[in-house]
Amino acid sequence: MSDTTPLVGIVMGSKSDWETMKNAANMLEELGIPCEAKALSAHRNPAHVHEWASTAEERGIKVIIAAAGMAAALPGVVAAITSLPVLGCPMETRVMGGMDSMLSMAQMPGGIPVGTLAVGKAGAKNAALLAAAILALSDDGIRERLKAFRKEQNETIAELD
Ligand code: RP5
Repeated sequence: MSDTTPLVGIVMGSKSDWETMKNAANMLEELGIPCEAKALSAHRNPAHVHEWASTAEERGIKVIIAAAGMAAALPGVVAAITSLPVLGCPMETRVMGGMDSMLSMAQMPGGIPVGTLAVGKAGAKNAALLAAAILALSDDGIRERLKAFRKEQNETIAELD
């Protein structure tokens, strides 16, 4: 596998989720972590979801970030297909504000976990940081870059005091 082989796979239920999920992709890019991003829907393209998730590990993906809104089945479906860690990003929704998306991921029945983040942009950014922390367990370069990011962030907050 080359240095540019994606380590994180971002999958989202719709192109309309990209506005939020680009925050995850940008954070990964800032940390020098190659990722791939796809819009695939559990209810519109279930066969494609199966193909993507079942081949993720052999393509070199180590962590999956799965985003969806409303009755957000996608992260749970992906987690059912692969044993890679799946981080769920609930999308903000018009009727229930994203509570619907969040509960669809967080309330997975025992046996198939989806590590669910906050609704919206904060969750997308944190999914990238959590993916980085998982990868950092076995990658010194990512560990150093993540630590540098955290240090700079801490110093920025200190300057406001
Ligand atoms: C979900 O339905 C998607 O993840 C998206 O958040 C929501 C709305 O999708 P679109 O109708 O905008 O394609 O499947």
